[in-house]
Amino acid sequence: MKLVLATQNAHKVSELRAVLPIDWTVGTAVAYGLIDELPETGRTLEHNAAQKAQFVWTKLRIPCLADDSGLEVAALDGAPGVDSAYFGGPAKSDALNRARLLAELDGVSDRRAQFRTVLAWSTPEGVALYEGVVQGVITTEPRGTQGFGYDALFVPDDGDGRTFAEMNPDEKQRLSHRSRAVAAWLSALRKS
Ligand code: ITT
Repeated sequence: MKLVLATQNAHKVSELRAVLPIDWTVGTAVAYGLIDELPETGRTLEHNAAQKAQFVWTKLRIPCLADDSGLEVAALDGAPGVDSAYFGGPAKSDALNRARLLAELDGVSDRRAQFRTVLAWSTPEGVALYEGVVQGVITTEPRGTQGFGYDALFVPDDGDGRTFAEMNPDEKQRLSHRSRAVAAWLSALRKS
């Protein structure tokens, strides 16, 4: 299997590579010279994942996997959701995103949230979508130094009370939205 990961986020690349079969040839959009921001103009994770996968497929004609992910917070009616990357402003800064989330939830007792990943798999047959979700709660301060994005603020319900950023990469993978979406995709691939 040869495929391209349609993401410019190095953290996503390493998390996706870690759960793919080691004998697959897995390139990245950046390695193929697609260094401009991938198009993401939709208002849903599904739209944006499909848009990124189709963009790279059209350019390279190699099967392509795109990941659009977001943090959906119950008390914020699902925000930041599709806007997760820019929640703290146009700088697309993880630190500013986390700061805004903590500010929005200051004094809020309902801390429930979910991470959701939508994978889009683009091939000559078209685009197929796969989803992975993990439920959890938002902390009142950052904890941990591993991972990226909102990991230091998210405690998965199925874990042991640590945030994703307090877990090593294997521990996060066992619970994560992204690895669940990959499992759904790989299972569909095996059946096809
Ligand atoms: P690409 O579009 O190039 O794939 P991106 O960083 O712009 O990369 P998204 O549009 O999917 O990715 O933005 C999702 C944001 O949500 C991302 O910037 C992170 O801040 C956050 N995020 C996504 N997955 C996460 C994870 O596993 N842990 C923590 N935060 C995550």
